[in-house]
Amino acid sequence: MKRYYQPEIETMPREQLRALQSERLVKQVKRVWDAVPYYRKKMEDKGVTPEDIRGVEDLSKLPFLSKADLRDAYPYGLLGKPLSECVRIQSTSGTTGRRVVAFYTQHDIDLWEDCCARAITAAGGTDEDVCQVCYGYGLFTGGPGLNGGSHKVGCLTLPMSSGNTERQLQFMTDLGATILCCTPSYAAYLAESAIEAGMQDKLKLKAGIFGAEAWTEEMRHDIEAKLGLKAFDIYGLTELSGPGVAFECEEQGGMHINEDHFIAEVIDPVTEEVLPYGSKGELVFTAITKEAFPMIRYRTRDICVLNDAPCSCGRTHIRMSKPMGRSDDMLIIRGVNVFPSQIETVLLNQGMPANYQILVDRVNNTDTLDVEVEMTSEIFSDTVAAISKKENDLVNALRAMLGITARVHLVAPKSITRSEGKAVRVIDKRKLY
Ligand code: DLL
Repeated sequence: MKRYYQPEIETMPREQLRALQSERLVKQVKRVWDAVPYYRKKMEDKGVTPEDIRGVEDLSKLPFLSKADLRDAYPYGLLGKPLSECVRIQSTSGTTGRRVVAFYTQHDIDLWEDCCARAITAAGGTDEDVCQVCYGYGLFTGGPGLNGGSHKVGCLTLPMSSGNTERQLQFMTDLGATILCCTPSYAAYLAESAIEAGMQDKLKLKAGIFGAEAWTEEMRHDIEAKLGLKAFDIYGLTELSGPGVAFECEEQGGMHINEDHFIAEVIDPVTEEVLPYGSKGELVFTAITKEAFPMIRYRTRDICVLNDAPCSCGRTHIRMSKPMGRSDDMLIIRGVNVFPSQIETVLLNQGMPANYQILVDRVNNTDTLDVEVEMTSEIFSDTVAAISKKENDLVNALRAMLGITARVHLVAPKSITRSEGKAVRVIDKRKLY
């Protein structure tokens, strides 16, 4: 069985890999200096020129990019290629300030799909497999990324997108899907639904490629037992292409970072100091092959640990741990990125006071989102019908902003406990890390 999708790269000796990274980094910095005035200005402000960058060892001289830069430069300010060469965007949910719109040339898409193909091959995928992709298609990167990777491996690809569980199970059993790609929470939900429908015996699944949100080892064991497959983690973010920045091999001991495309660093999120492998800190990536949306030293806000110990799978690329939290307040609910400030904006736009609490939990492996909002005394004196209409309006406005459904509960004025220091806006009861 084929173990690697691109063996010469995936098992490249580390010294050679570092030389390749250096060569690509030097070229990329020169190109970005010429093509992206926004980043050039950041370099000038830091007193760095492309001549100062001679290899990976000079990486830390370069300025960071963050979500704030993406906002400032929205939508076209970070383009590294003329629009005429860009063929696609992908995006995350959110308002202008929070939404990430990433651009791709055909070459970018090609390399991104290679990364996903590596992940599928590492999970045992070959051209004999039937690969069911139930990540969302459309703006979200999950569906398109794994779809492309699955094609490259030569699997028969079922582009299901998310939702419609009954239909998912029917295709899965009728067509004998062997690989399942979706969020871990949807995998757990599919497992329960299969059991309820008495379809467990008809499943032919052997591997699952699950990511886009945090999941625990307990959840892995539970899904593996119920669906009769081996579950592999996959990591990525829209800014860097999407899924496939890193992926797990059969060892299930951390995710190999595709280091021929992405140089990883871990920094102290407060001092911004680069930390040695093995330390816990914020993950920073430099994309050295991306053309249309060239992220240099992009701060992911994901907290994790890098591990350069050799792996018995034969891949030489370093591994990242599962993300262990975030250095900002972003929540991932049912695979969707949600910032508390988005919820606050909706409440204020709907004329509600800013006393609210966001409650997140996981019930039967599905994330729940409840928003408790204090009524003003005027609303409080309304009829029950008027209050439930207001609740419905808020549910709709939140859905329009976030792309997911929240339950809204209007509560009596002054009933949400006031804290003495910073308001506690978010109570996340999920045990994710
Ligand atoms: O979630 C890309 C993706 C799609 C990854 C499908 C894997 C599978 P975004 O919507 O931009 O992109 O969200 C990126 O999700 O910064 C992490 O906080 C989180 N995340 C992604 N993968 C994992 C994972 C996609 N395996 C943000 N474990 C990232 C934990 C993850 N968190």
